[in-house]
Amino acid sequence: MFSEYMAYLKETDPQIYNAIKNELIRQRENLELIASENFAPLGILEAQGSVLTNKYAEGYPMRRWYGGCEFVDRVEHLAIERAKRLFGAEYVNVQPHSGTQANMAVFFCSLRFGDTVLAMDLSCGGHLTHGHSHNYSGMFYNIVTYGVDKHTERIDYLEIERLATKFKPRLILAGASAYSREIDFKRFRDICNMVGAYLFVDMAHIAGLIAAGIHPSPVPFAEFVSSTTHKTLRGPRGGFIMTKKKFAKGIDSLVFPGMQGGPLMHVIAAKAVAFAIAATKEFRLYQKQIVKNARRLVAQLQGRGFRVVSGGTDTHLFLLDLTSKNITGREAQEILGRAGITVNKNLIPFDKLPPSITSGIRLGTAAVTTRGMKEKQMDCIAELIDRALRYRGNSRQLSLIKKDVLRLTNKFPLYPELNREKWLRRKRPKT
Ligand code: DSN
Repeated sequence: MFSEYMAYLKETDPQIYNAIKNELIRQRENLELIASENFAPLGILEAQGSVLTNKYAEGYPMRRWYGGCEFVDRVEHLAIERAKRLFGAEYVNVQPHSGTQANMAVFFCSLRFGDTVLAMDLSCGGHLTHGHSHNYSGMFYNIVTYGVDKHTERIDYLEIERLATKFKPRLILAGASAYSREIDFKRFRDICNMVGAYLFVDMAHIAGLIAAGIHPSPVPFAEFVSSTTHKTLRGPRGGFIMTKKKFAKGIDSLVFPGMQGGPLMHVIAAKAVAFAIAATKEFRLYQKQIVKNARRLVAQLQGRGFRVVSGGTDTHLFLLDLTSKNITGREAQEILGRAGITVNKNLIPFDKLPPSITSGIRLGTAAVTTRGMKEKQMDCIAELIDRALRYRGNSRQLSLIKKDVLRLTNKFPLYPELNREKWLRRKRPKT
């Protein structure tokens, strides 16, 4: 397919070409354990890098402000129909450029400024757009937060019920970016019904698991469901919203012209491809393997004396509490990075350290599972993490671990179709 990877870019802009080339090498050689990242299939990269980037298409299919939209109409129509079928949704808007913008459209559509929202605290696994004071959600709305139970480290539904009864929110937000347990959306619905609140679920992290039927779906229960397309769903970087027919007009007009101008039609095409792939049997098996791998990695790390928040995982991710290992999340992120293992520092529930330091790291298995890694490789990854953190002061050991990481990643090549022979003969980037 590519006679040489990005041959035109190489000629047009060698600096950007080199940066992209080095990023590809980084992705190939490192162990990617950031829970929100994945590797999109080449068909998705092609759609996203296509001529559709040239097209303006403000409006919606058959209702555009520009001529020449007959083919992008087809693309957006397919994306919408595929998402509706995949998730059983009544109405879908595929235009949000990101999860943050999808969430903003839902807030603006369902609330008046100053309304009360009950959402998960960032420090217990929630997301910035769920009411953080430095984000629009925290600036424009009265945010009340729920967390997790101190002992089980799981969502405490009785506590949510108590807060909902006391504060009478107009909207309750479920969904998280660092919570490893199954979320009971029916229970959230019941609480919303008790107090007359809308239910809004941000399913970004677990969208792939939901598409595959491995995590219960929020779609039957929530008025609004938002998501990104690039995490477990393994599509292009972007967002979308699912809602009921009665909110369709409101959501559509908030996305465009409310918050965005021209939709990114090349990204919408790539989203359509991702929705089609997510409906396949192979994708279901892939999602099952993600969870099997996450559970195996948990068990292996626990066996090496690591404390896993809530004691385990039902999803693609989990949090390691590093307190007993006498190392902060920030230090662990840096040390693992030197060993070729990419993770992010993360607050753990009731963390005593600030968000810039943290007591934990968040690990996810979606990306390594895309490379074809299974339980056996999770055992190996647990051993590498343990070794790197134990020998953290020893540069020689860290470079030996990095070699072991390279041996492992080479056995599970990433994008081998992209001129692999040439890549293998490449010069290493200077770091
Ligand atoms: N930043 C993403 C994450 O890492 O979870 C969420 O948007």
